[in-house]
Amino acid sequence: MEPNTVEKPSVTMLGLGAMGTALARTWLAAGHPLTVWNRTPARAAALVPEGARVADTAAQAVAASTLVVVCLLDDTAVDEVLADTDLVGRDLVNLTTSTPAQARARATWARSRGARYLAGGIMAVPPMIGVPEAGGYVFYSGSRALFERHRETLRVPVGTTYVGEDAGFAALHDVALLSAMYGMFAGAAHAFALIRREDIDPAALAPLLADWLVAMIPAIHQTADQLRSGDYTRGVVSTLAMQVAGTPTFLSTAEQQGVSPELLSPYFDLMRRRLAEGGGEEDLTGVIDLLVR
Ligand code: FVH
Repeated sequence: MEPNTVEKPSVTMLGLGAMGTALARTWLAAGHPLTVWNRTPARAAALVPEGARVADTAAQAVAASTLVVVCLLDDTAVDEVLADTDLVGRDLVNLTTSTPAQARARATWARSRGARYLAGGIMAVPPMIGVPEAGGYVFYSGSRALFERHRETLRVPVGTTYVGEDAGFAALHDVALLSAMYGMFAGAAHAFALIRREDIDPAALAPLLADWLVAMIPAIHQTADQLRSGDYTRGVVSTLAMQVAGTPTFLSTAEQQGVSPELLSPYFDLMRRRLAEGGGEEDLTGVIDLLVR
C-alpha cells in the first residue's frame, strides 16, 4: 500500500488552557502541523514532545498558519491577544465563549482586519475532546464557506454543527442549551433538597430522577411543534389549568420538608399569569411568550 503522503492542513492554536490544550493534542495526534502560543509559556512548552511548534509571540503564531484557532478565557483576552497580530488573509476561528453581541462585533472586527471569520460555541468539556463517543460538539456560525473549507480539520477534536451565517448564532445556541441545562440542574437541586433530611439515599433517588427527566424529553419537541404552529393546545395532555391546580401541593410539600421554594416559585408564578390570561386549555408553552419582552 502507498504511504499517505498528503500533508494535513497546518493549524495555529492561541490559548492553551484546559480546553485549548485538549484541542491542540487531538490535532497533533492526527498529524496536523501545529503552531501554538500561550500567555504562560510553560503550557506551550508542554506540547513540544507531542510535536507542537512554539511561537514566541501571538503575532508569530498567527503568521504561521492560514487557519488560526483561538480558545481564550473571554472576549477581553481575545482583544488583548490579537491586538498586535496581522490577520490579513487569515481564517480566524474563535472558540472563546462569547455573547451573541460579542461574537457579531468580533466578526465585524475580524473582517475589518482582513480576516475571514467563524465563531464557535463549545458543547463539550475537555475530557470529551478527542473522544467521539462522548457526544461533544462545537456550534459554528459565520462564514459557511470558511466552515466548509476547514470542516475536516475542525471535526478532528470534536463534532461540528453549523447553525447559520449570523456570527452570533453559535453563541446563542450555546447559551440556549446551557441555560436549559441550568434549569434542569435547578429542578434536580430542588428534588434532592426535598429528601435531604429523610432516610432516603440520594443515590437511590438519582436513577429515578434521571429516568424521569429522560422520559419527559419528548415534551421539548412538542413545545417546538406548538411554537411553530401557534396552537398551544395542540397535542396537550396535561392542561395548564390542571397543572396550576397542582402547584399548592408542590409548595406545601417544600414547606413541610423545610425547603425554600425559590427555584420553583418563579416558574409557578408565570404559569399562574398565563392561566389568568386565559391559557388554561394550553400546554406550558404560553409561559415562553411571557418571558419574551
Ligand atoms: N473548560 C470547560 O469546561 C469549558 C467547556 C465549554 C467551553 N469553555 C470555554 O472555552 C474557553 C477556554 O476555556 P478553558 O477551559 O481553556 O479555560 P482556562 O483553562 O481557564 O484557560 C484560559 C486560557 O485563556 C488565557 N488567557 C486568559 N486571559 C488572558 C489574557 N488576558 N491574555 C492572554 N491569555 C489569556 C489563559 O492563558 P494562561 O493563563 O495560561 O496564561 C489560558 O490559555 C473559555 O471561553 C470557556 O468559557 C470551556
